[in-house]
Amino acid sequence: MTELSALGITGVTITPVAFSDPPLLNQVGVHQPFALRAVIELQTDGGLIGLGETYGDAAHLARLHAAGQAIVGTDVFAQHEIRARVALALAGVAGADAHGLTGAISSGGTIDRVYAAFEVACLDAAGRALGRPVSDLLGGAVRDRVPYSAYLFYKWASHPGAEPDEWGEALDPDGIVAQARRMIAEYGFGAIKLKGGFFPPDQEIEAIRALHRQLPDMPLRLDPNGAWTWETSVHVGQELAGALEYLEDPTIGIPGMARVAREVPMPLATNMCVVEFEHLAPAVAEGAVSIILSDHHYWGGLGRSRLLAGICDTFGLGLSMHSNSHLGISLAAMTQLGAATPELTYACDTHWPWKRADEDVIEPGVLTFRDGAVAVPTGPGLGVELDRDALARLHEQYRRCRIRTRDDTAYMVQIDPAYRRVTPRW
Ligand code: GKR
Ligand code: MG
Repeated sequence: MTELSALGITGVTITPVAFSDPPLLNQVGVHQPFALRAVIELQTDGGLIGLGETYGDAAHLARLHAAGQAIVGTDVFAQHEIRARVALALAGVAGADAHGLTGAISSGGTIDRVYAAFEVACLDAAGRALGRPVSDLLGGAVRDRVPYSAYLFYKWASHPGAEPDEWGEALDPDGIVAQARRMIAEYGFGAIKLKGGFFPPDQEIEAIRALHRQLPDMPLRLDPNGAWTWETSVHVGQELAGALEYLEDPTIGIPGMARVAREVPMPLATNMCVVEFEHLAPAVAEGAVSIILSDHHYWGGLGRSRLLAGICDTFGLGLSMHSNSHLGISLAAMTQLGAATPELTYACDTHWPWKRADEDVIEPGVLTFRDGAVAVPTGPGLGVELDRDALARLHEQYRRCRIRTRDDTAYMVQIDPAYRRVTPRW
């Protein structure tokens, strides 16, 4: 075991990687053939390395590099100092960070996005030094398995010009039900989320009704990422009375969500209108949402996600977890956090089934799904080990794929030049 006094940060390595992603359809377009991530390795003076994973978009990488240099010389336990140094380093790097459909980001939110990746790596290093899992550093595990939900997407059979992928096409209720059945058969999921906002709302209502008919005991969620006006949201919410566990981000913004919440029978959830601590007070005051989807990648890491969980509990809000396309280091961090979050009230989201089994940066075998849940790794730190050959392969894939920023709309326009991003669309 490393001397605990030797946890000074001596260096940071940031490796961008790309992994295959199917053509998943959403409110702003379609997933590109490769999803980008950045793998963080934080070196300490005792020789231990801490791992983190975050977005791999070019602007985020520039911020990670600036912040990574700034935290060298601190200690993995000095989180207040590390966050302050990240904030200072980012003062000189322009622009607000963004990735996926995760709402409007302020400069404070950008700091949290960058800081989060280093905080996780620090906790991994600290856990390794102590010989204890990260869940112990977050207050201790209250569950040994973290439940996840099946994340269904409308999708094409293949990216244009490519061979069909293993999931095939899903563009109507039958395709969505077939996708659900396969995901449940392979992973044992006990809850289902459908990514909506791509087809006109009545078509998506039909897909939820088909799921409800075929899988009557399954909790269902629908998430159109703010594609609808408040009137359309109320229409969908009322049509789906009794069929949905929750309706996620039907419309954009706290006032619109509050208006919808007053007129639909099911709870509303969000990962778009409450994405920073400063959004919580107005959302609670207006009664805009009942459930927050946390995500340590942009809420400022695992410690600040625990803080969010406490605030949700205080105000009677439910807690679920948001996901973007990710690899195994992120799944390990999500699972350690889920284990140490008594306030978690719903199965978490994950894009995991959309990833090819042979593309990851961690050694295989630790993170496995059974009955829709991942057993919490009990090894030191996050409980996963970096596979350096795999990291090199996915970095080479990054180098060659030439995608440098996630842009679902630009990719869709390439395929369908008439396509326009419009919010709300219906
Ligand atoms: O991967 O297309 C996607 C999702 O739509 C993602 O970008 C969202 O951020 O999964 C997310 C959500 O729940 O809104
Ligand atoms: Mg969402």
